[in-house]
Amino acid sequence: MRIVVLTGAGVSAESGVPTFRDADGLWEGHRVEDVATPEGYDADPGLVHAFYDARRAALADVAPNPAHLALGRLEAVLGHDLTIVTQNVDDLHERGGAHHVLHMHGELLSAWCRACGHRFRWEGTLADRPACPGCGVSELRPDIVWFGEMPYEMDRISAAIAEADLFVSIGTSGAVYPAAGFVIEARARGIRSLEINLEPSEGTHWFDEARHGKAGDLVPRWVD
Ligand code: BV8
Repeated sequence: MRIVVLTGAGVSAESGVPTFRDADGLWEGHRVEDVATPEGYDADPGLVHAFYDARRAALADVAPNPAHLALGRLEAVLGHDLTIVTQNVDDLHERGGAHHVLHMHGELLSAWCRACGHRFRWEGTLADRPACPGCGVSELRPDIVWFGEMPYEMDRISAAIAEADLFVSIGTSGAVYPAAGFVIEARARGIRSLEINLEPSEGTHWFDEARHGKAGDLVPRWVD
């Protein structure tokens, strides 16, 4: 049984990581255009660094929840027959026991050098414009896919969906593309699809089945 699981901010919500579009979403106090676009970064790199430096530092205060742990157990059973694709930039899937996770929107714990193009594991801040460990130039930016930028791993994601027997979406509003379109790709291939989300997502009508409730409750029940 080959499964593709897509996760969004809702899978980390019970770990205390704010989601984007709930009342207390991350974007409050910041317009998306100001903190999650290349133009916003070029206009005010200090603001964007402060936004991502704070989120990177906050990782130390959160822990994987039962949904992350259940997906880690599922990967231990299915191995490479399970592909976890996440829109999230936290490391909670990895800390929950999953080892091969496709971070299509990048990762907080990675920095990307605009001078030499290399990417590095990064746990500190970027606001103080540190030198790139590769080329020595101080041109490191958050290794995050912003709006208008091409998500990572798209070929591997499409290949995994093409071979899947089941597509499961967990904790995403279905508001952002191309992730929101994956269920349509699965459906076009006749692949069964399941949505697990607190409430119906924007794309809920595309799914064969929907289970609404908390990921921390529903994902372990689905996995185990
Ligand atoms: C691109 C950065 C092209 C990291 C993010 C029409 C068609 C196709 C594209 C577009 C289009 N119109 C506009 C676009 C472009 C745009 C887009 O989709 N815009 C939207 C707003 C319409 N997309 C892009 O720009 C993408 N790139 O298209 O490139 C291209 C082609 C060639 C060459 C170059 C470029 C790039 C998109 C990535 C943007 N970066 N984040 C960061 O700062 O974190 S997006 C951001 O939204 C996060 O990554 C987040 O993961 C993602 C999606 O949000 P969700 O994860 O779903 O979170 P949300 O809060 O919305 O929902 C949470 C859900 O969980 C809710 O439903 C809630 O009910 C539920 N929930 C809450 N608690 C729980 C729960 N569920 C279960 N249990 C709980 N306890």
